Amino acid sequence: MELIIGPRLYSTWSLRPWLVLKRCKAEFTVREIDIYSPEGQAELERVSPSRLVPLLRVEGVTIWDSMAISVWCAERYPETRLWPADPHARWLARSAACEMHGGFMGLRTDCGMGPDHTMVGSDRSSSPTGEAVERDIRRIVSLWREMRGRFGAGGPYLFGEWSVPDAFFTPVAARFRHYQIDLAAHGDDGVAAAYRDTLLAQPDFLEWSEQALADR
Ligand SMILES: N[C@@H](CCC(=O)N[C@@H](CS)C(=O)NCC(=O)O)C(=O)O
Repeated sequence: MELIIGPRLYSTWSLRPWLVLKRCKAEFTVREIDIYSPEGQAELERVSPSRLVPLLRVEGVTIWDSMAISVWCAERYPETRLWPADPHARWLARSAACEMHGGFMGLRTDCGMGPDHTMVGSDRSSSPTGEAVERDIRRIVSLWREMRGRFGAGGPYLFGEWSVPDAFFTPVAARFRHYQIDLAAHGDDGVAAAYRDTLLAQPDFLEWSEQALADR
């Protein structure tokens, strides 16, 4: 099984299924494509039906899209319990992961990741401002506070124990750190900042970060 990813330093989409596969203790190899080089673009054209990463190659099939790979993992590794056991928590965990997967364009645009803005190893000195990004940050803080308050009693993650939304929000935590976003100025009472720090301290994310810095 092979996971095809973009550069570890800034491919936020690639980090998500990698974290999910690690949680499942899946055996897989990783191929990193430098999507910013002409050779990488040519390789992307050859291997990716959507011309995007991440991709999971398994049993001769190429699964594209980070959410599709996460759903496949939940099917293949049911013992890992990638979604919360409580039905209400599970419905909202899917809502939260899907909201991240399909939204927050203001944050993605104004707090972009790329060669100059990496998930680890660099910090910008000032935070971006603008209506769309401000709204997204407020929404994320509110979502994190609500889910932690309602479902977080069993552990430090969004729904207590680790689940797929934690993988989807880890790159958000890295953006918040890189762009030095003051969560208290966006409605946080400390709960969202503590959750951000939990995501950034996950052993699997630290492993990803170490590899990203070593590749640099
Ligand atoms: N919805 C897709 C989005 C994937 C995506 O946008 N990938 C970006 C990189 S992180 C990409 O492959 N870009 C190719 C390029 O910029 O040429 C997913 O969740 O996997």
